[in-house]
Amino acid sequence: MSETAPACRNPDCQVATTGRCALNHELLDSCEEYGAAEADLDFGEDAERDDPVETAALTRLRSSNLLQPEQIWALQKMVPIKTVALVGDFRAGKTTLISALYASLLKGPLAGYSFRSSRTLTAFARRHHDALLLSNRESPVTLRTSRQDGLGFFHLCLRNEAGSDHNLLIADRSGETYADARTDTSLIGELIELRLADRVCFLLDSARIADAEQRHSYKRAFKQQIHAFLDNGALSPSTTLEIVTTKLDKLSPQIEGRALIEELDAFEAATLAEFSGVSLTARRVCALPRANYNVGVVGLDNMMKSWLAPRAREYPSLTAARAPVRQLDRVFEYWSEV
Ligand SMILES: Nc1nc2c(ncn2[C@@H]2O[C@H](COP(=O)(O)OP(=O)(O)O)[C@@H](O)[C@H]2O)c(=O)[nH]1
Ligand SMILES: [Mg+2]
Repeated sequence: MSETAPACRNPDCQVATTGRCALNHELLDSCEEYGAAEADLDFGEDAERDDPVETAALTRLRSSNLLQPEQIWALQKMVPIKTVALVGDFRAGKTTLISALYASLLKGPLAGYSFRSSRTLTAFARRHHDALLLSNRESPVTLRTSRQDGLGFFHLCLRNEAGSDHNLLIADRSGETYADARTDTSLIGELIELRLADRVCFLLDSARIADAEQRHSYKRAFKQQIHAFLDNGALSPSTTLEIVTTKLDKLSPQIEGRALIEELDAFEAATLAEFSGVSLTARRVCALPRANYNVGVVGLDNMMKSWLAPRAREYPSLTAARAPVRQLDRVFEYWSEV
């Protein structure tokens, strides 16, 4: 880059000196003005560019940022892929859960699956960095997924012990959009990850279950979210639904002489009963036990196992037409005789 190239195209923005974006973007990359204008960039002399042999030997590097919905189709055509959508309010723990899966795979296999590759390594590394203790913050945090960041998919290719590869996409989107879609159902059509997903996980935030002031309204809003999606046809009948309770460490203290975990037991049971007509299950995880390190990281291995488990094949049951007039409608009868 030339020495005079500004850090931002907005002449009023002082990001180069203060580090603060004039449009208040926490993630500078998501600011459209950030980065010098292309004309100001000096790419240097590229003498080999015209040499076809040299060019062929060059390796193309991907940006490895989050995948956008339009990039998903191409990937789905190439390899079988499981898609999981994480649905939850802002700060429910979606991004931290994704970072924790990545962090665990950095250390070794998770539930018998080893890391093989990822199309979104940079995106993982950024989230992971922000969750690390050493990121110059007093405690680990993950960057807020803002509404402008919209929807993005993380990709993992994992190899099981038998040596076969499994591809996984995890959708992460700003929590505000899900909260807004509860009251304005016209927004539900925009949530295309719900249609793409084999599994939709509704994240239940233990921190809000533990908070006596918010508990009741939160529990009502949580169930309302599932109702809103089901009643508006946002979920296909073949989609697996799951309640994933996050931040289990927040439920370890006793409050009013009663274990908070009992509050969760009762709410989970009531919700499963209320949605008994659909296939809905519940699991509990702790991705970053900062409220009580004794709890440790919980449930990631079982969650990964069930996310990647092969789906039981469903065969449609054929019923013969009664006293059919057309020969064509008797085909099933003939087949059963063979
Ligand atoms: N105590 C505790 N805090 C957590 C846990 N998971 C996430 N958090 C915190 O909850 C906040 C919101 O998490 P984040 O993943 O950004 O939520 P998102 O908005 O749903 O993506 C952050 O400050 C996290 O550090 C957990 O397992 N335990
Ligand atoms: Mg987030």
